[in-house]
Amino acid sequence: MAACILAFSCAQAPVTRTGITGTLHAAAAAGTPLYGHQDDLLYGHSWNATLDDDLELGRSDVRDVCGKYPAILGLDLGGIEIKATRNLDGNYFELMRLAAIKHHERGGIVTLSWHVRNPLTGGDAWDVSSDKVVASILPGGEKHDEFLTWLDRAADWILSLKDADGQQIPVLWRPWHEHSGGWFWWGRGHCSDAEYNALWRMTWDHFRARGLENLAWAISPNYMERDFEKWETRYPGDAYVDVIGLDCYASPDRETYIARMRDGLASLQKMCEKHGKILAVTETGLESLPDPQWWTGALAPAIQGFPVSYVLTWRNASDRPEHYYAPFPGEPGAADFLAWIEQYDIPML
Ligand code: BMA
Repeated sequence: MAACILAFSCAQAPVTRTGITGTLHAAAAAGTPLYGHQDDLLYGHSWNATLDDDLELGRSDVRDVCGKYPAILGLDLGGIEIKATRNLDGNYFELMRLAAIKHHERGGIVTLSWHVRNPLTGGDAWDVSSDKVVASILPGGEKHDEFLTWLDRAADWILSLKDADGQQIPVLWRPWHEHSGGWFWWGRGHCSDAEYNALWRMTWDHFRARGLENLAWAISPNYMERDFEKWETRYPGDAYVDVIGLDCYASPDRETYIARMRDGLASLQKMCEKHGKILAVTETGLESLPDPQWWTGALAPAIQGFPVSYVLTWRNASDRPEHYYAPFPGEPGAADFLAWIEQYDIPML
């Protein structure tokens, strides 16, 4: 832990735009990362919250296991751009809005990703059939004006997150993620580094112009085959970023996962120190948790010693029984999750 504190004291202080950065910085410095779970309040392995009777949003697979909510709630805006009523995973945007507010009231941090559809082809975020998409939405591009309306729809939704006093809720905004991979239309190979950086800055400028000033901005490259130098060029600049996180999923083979995560975090830690940013594991998990000691046996050694501010595992899909990353009652790894949060003092709500 001493090494973590030293690492931060040597680094330039992170930009503090919202209380979120202060909270994350403190968690990283203390060596007690926060835990996050995607869609935690909206559904779980075998249940769904509904707009009819679940407005309290009290249920959570994680809470059912350990009695507490994750400190971080991940939500995704995919679909807001086409004015859909539900996001790409079937969540009503209205219920997401209530969940975000409820989570904030409970003292948690809300983080938003955006699997935005392809504005040039009409396909989804994974449609990489054209390498001209980012160019088409930048200023001067044929889809620029239309794309600004997409940004407006995302901005409007975020602006609708207000507390009981009418104050804007701070959000950890994580757009254009996994840009070092090639599976999204904004990913490597489908736009140049300069175009990617311009897309990020355009998003920033537009959101600022819309009055979204209390966002912390997280950039999250995915693990790559040791080609870490490239993370520096696909990076919009220090004024536009608060958190640098790694998206790195696990395979059942612990050693491979631990080695990859440690490689990636070592590289991103250097980047955070150089740029004065906060380190995180913005997405991880082992689908179906076939390793019942994954939390203490794989995740803990993978992040041990790094100043990681939070770790977010992906969703427990209610409609795909094998697609889960967090524990739920009866899940064989639930006891190990409890052991992990107790052993490492993971702050929960
Ligand atoms: C993926 C899967 C998909 C989902 C997407 C966006 O990892 O969970 O089912 O649509 O994330 O949430």
